[in-house]
Amino acid sequence: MGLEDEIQRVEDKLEETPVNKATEKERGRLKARIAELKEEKQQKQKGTGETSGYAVKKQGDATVALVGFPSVGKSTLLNQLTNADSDTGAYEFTTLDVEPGMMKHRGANIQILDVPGLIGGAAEGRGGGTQVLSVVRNADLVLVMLDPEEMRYDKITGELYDAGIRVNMSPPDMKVEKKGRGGINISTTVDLDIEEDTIKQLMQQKGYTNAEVVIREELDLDRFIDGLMRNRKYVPGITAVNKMDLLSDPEREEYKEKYDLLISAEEGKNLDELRDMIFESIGLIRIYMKEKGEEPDREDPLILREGDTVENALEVLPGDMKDRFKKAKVTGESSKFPEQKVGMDHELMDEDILELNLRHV
Ligand SMILES: Nc1nc2c(ncn2[C@@H]2O[C@H](COP(=O)(O)OP(=O)(O)O)[C@@H](O)[C@H]2O)c(=O)[nH]1
Ligand SMILES: [Mg+2]
Repeated sequence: MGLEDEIQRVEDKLEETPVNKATEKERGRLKARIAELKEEKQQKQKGTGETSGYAVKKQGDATVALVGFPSVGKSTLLNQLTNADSDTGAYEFTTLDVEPGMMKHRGANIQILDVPGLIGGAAEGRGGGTQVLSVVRNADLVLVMLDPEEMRYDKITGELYDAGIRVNMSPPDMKVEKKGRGGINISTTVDLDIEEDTIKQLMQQKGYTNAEVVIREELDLDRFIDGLMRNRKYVPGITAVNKMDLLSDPEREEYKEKYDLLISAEEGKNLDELRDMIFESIGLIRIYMKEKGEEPDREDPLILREGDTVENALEVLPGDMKDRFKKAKVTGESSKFPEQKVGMDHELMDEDILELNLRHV
């Protein structure tokens, strides 16, 4: 029996199994089996010719995967936001069915990859389109695009979910640690709805004999299995509804509530808002470098991520600055007062001005 058939068979079985306490263990077993088989399928596809050809090269400070059904306006948006139709880029990606563009915003270079075949396109016919999915897996952000004719957000995230990609979900708050002996021990800080027996069985199914499990959220079976799988990817997402020019007033109100942003790619409406939202959702920050006695460089900021420290700045700057570091002066959101003297572990914030005091070599 092929893998596809086996997955189908187990899925059918799960479908037939009623949902109640008595069947929980069995459903857990089936769900974990499905997860395993799907992982196996992914591995297999990786091993065949399917991923040969051009790997998607990440460029710039961050990468955004643009996904949506055909004709919602992805190409139009890409052309508005980026320099897309650069020849070299197009060539590199031709075998992949991925259209790249580079967006410059707030001094950052953000790569946007239009993945046209992923949803409702050719990819389905090619058995999941592993290559194309890997573009999304490796993105820093998924930009989901809808339009008034095509509002099936769940269908899009559902397809990604099936491929192990979790959009706008945090990893389950749990920890599994292998032990030398003692069987499987479970401790929880919350009221769990899953039976201990089910958890133990799932752990054993995943190959654990002795382990310590700590669970800190009220997760369900699916999330618990997610926590046991290694190939899950958690990616932040933005949902934009395009063609807002075609919406009635009540529709506008409704969609504004439900989704992140309404735009018109064609008319260029709300695109600055979208650019800002992309920058912020990825967690990018701008650091203006300053030389002693000079003005900060606001034109060409150093692009870092939220949570990054002076040390991270030193690591990305050219030259062996870490070895030469004496201290830094910071002015901005992260400083208590202008020109605060800080060490390498100081956490920087967006639009901080950073002056480095380095040893001469
Ligand atoms: N009314 C309206 N039409 C748009 C807008 N953006 C794109 N379109 C149209 O939608 C159609 C599909 O756009 P395209 O970018 O090719 O979609 P893709 O298949 O997702 O790449 C084209 O005819 C566009 O002119 C918009 O903001 N408003
Ligand atoms: Mg297109």
